[in-house]
Amino acid sequence: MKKILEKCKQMVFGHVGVCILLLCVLPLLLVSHGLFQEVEIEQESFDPEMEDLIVVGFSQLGSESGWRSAHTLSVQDALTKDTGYFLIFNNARQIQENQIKAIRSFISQRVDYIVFAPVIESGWETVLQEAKDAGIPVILIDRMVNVKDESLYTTWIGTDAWEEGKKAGRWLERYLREKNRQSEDINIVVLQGTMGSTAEIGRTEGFEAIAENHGNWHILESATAEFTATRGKEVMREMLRRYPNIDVLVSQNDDMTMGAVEAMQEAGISFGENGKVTVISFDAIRPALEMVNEGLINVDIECNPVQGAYIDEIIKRLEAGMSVEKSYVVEENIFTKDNVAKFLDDRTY
Ligand code: GZL
Repeated sequence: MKKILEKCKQMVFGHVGVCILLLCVLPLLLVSHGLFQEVEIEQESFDPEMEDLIVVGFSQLGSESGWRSAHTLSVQDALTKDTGYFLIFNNARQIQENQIKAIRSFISQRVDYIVFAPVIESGWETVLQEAKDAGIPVILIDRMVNVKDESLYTTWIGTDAWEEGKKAGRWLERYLREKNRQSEDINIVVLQGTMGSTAEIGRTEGFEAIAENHGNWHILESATAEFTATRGKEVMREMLRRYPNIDVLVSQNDDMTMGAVEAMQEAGISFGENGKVTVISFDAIRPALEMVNEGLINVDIECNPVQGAYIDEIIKRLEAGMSVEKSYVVEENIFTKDNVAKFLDDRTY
């Protein structure tokens, strides 16, 4: 975009009306042609002082969960005009085709950087090659892409989903020992997130890597509820109908957990600290941590959505011609009733 602005500056002195009109109309044309189903940040019309801003196209996968909203906010708070950015935002509503459209639109607008949270890991080679051919660096955030050519992205910022899954398994091992139930048959159901997303793959494989060491742990069923509360309730209702003897629920994000809790309440099934069903959740957003504090969720494995500041630092290093790491893994915690209270006050999301 800075290159476009340079050209416009020359044009501006020659054809002021045409250039300013073009720059004010261009975003509207993109919106009217459906390239931007929704620009959730008002794109300010061009004004000369913006020409030094770094233009970033941000393709966010959706707004499916409380965690996602916090993640989006973290990026918007970090990439502002005051910090030197002109941010173009697109919400893909968990549809891969929308993300591909948004990335192509960013390329045609010749943004300086593309920031991208891929809804699933596969299917990105073509559009990432187009960005590479256009000379636009791609910064992956939150989830990974599965590509042979790692030069298709500059760096990745995210969390270790496999470690999150293993933390859940190791917590269950400790919990069952403490309850003297380590030799009991334990019936487990799993609510999975979006199938083929890094979070779902990692949390599923991580937990199963621990579960396979325990012949008395029986995973009765694993099913996706798309990381949403609505689907979490519907899928859990079905599981409760199918399996009258569930001992443990592993729910791969807090929104699905909230839905599953509603389904258990409806069915008159007790859960949590003193209940029949032990509840293991992921994300650790505030509403769920409050339920940990009330003993309704036994443990919440944190997945830290505050990743925007990393993008700002990485872009500033790239702008200064400095090198960056190929990946940045964000630190995370695990919350139970024993430690959650001291974190609640500071948890803003
Ligand atoms: C995790 C992230 C997941 C969260 C969900 O890295 O991709 O997506 O766990 C969100 O809440 O929908």
